[in-house]
Amino acid sequence: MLDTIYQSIVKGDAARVTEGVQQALEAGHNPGDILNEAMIAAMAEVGRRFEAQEYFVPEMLIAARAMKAGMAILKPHLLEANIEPVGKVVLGTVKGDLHDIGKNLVGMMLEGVGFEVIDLGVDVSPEQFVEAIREHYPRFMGMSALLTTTMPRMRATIEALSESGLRDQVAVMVGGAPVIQKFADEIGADLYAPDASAAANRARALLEVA
Ligand code: B1M
Repeated sequence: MLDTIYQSIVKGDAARVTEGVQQALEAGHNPGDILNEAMIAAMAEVGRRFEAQEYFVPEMLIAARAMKAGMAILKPHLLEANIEPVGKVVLGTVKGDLHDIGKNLVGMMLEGVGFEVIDLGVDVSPEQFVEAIREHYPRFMGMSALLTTTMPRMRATIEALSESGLRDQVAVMVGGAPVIQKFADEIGADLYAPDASAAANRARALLEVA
């Protein structure tokens, strides 16, 4: 069953992904296993095929749509019900970057541990982040980047926060496939997480020691 979901994402068959996720849930599969073993694994294979020039942007795009269709079914099962918000998070993919699957997963996991997530979407400029911090006063700001060319926007956004006098009011978390701890330290981020579940756990842990 998990293999059907995996294959259907790789082929970009959204209808079969939806059906497969539904059936896997009904059969009692753990939502985390469906996500990690079938869905995220399939996106990694899509990336491998793109690198090998077996896939091009259109194939990547339809695979991403199929992944999103499956995530829509899975989302309620990943979230715990009836959690009181523990704080706000402003989240977005940085300027110039349109990848949002990982960012959306991070958002879901943060909701799962009790945060209210204000999702600014993709292609978010430093100014838009600053504006959202002014408007919402969140405990955290999360930035996602999937391209090596857009990673520098994270530094630019942190600089914009400092220039606007808001840096001390918000903890900054960064992540995305090319981002590593060393980079997070270099740009002065407070938190780095390699995946969505670590992002949620680390944000929650920082809140508890604060
Ligand atoms: Co693009 N793409 N893409 N792409 N794409 C990558 C990222 C790439 C690695 C593919 C490759 O070459 N193997 C490559 C980047 C190379 C590089 O920079 N070194 C690439 C490229 C080159 C491009 C274009 C430039 C292609 C082109 O046009 N020639 C173009 C750029 C467009 C733009 O952004 N301006 C492009 C376009 C696209 C699509 C639009 C077609 C589509 C995105 C659709 C969408 O997101 N709505 C797409 C896709 C799907 C991918 C791959 C195949 C899959 C990304 C994904 O969703 N992964 C990707 C290859 C890959 O990653 N292996 C690729 C699954 C997701 C769950 O993982 O996003 O890593 P990820 O998120 C993880 C962690 O990183 C972490 O948690 C998540 C869940 O565990 N995380 C955080 C993410 N954000 C976090 C934030 C945090 C903490 C953790 O704190 C706030």
